[in-house]
Amino acid sequence: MMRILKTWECDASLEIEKIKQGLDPLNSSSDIRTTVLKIIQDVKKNGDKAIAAYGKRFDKAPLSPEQFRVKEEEIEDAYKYVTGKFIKAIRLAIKNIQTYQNHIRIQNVKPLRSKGVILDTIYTPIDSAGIYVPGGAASYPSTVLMNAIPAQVAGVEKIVMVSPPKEDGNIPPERLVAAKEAGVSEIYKIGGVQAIAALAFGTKTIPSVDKIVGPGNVFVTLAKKEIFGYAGIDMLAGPSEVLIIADNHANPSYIASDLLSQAEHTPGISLLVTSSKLLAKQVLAEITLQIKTLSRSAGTNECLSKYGVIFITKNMNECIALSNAIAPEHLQIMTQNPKAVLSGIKHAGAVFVGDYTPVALGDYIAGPSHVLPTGGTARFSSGLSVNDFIKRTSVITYSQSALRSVQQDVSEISASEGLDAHAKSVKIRLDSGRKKPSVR
Ligand code: HSO
Ligand code: ZN
Repeated sequence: MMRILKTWECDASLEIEKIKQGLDPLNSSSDIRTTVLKIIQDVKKNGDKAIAAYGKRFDKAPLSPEQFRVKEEEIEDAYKYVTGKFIKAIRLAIKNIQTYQNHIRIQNVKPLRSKGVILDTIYTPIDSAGIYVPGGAASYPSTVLMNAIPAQVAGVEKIVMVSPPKEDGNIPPERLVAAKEAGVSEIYKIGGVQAIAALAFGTKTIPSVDKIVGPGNVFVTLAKKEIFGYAGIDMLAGPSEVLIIADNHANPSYIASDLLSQAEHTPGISLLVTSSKLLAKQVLAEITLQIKTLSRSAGTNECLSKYGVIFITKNMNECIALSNAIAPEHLQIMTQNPKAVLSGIKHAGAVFVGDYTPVALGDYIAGPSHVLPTGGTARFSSGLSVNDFIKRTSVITYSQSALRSVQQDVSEISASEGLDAHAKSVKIRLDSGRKKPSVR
């Protein structure tokens, strides 16, 4: 069960650090790092052969390279195994994600003009994106949508999905249907470090991509960090987390259900921050009642006792300060005046306001991507969006007189750097009497 800690009796940031320690992918042992590097080098050198060998070893799925790519028939077949209601829900989610991502898509700006100078900006999508979708217990169709749709809205032409198969060599039908509906162009049944390396360097059967996105286990996350530079990456995602700020106004059963839904990710970090001791007690009682009804109750319970804490603070300001210090992936505000609390919030991946906005809405249907910064990285980064698949190119045009007006300044700076060819490239354009040589 969750611990209750009073902030005046403990060091809250130390407690949070202790919780995060074991879950931080960047804190992994050097053994794990060595293994990751070894697999990447092997795939870089031996391509498909290495991938097939690791697939057999780790996924227990003995696929030959010709079997990596999912065939059209397999996707068509997958539709027979999912319900109409599932497809309807997926389509609603897709529509909402598209609408939101279109809404926040970066807009072209007018060129900035001054005398003889035009500074223009063009925004273009990347050509190809790779999406990693984990297998096993964390195999979520929603993750396919939350990664693929932002890329699709950006205008990425080639969206390649990789995902580890089950032992029978197949990817679950829900994952395939979600990928098809989300406009994924190619799907490969490969996973782990070897899949990340394949997307970064390409092999005979698997294309390399410009950017790799999507969550994974510690191995996958470290592999992404390692190949960064050969391809772009979205972020280094850790386990899911929620922090709830609540006061006496809040309904303890709602709070309990949200803490449980995060812990259900096993691992997931569930934190409640409140100045009400009464609320804390009521929430614990509710958790005890609700946890019995969950299918993953044992794991969820273990997760709550390891990574769940209720912090009792002196007042609401302290709740806000603690939340900002933690910079949680998900922040829920269930107070009498949530807008007042929100105005003090500086760092969070996504904020869920009021009694009727559980995190599950953001996980599945609301529209913003559920791929969000974890582990305090919301201090300096944002959730995945359409704009992560778009890059900016600056376009600069000067007239001769505009060039003349800055000649002296360019020369000063280039002289200070000892780079006289730089200054001369300006001068040669301004010297009178210099004619273009005629073609001989
Ligand atoms: N809460 C997870 C996303 C997820 N939840 C997927 C359910 N399925 C990380 O934001
Ligand atoms: Zn979730």
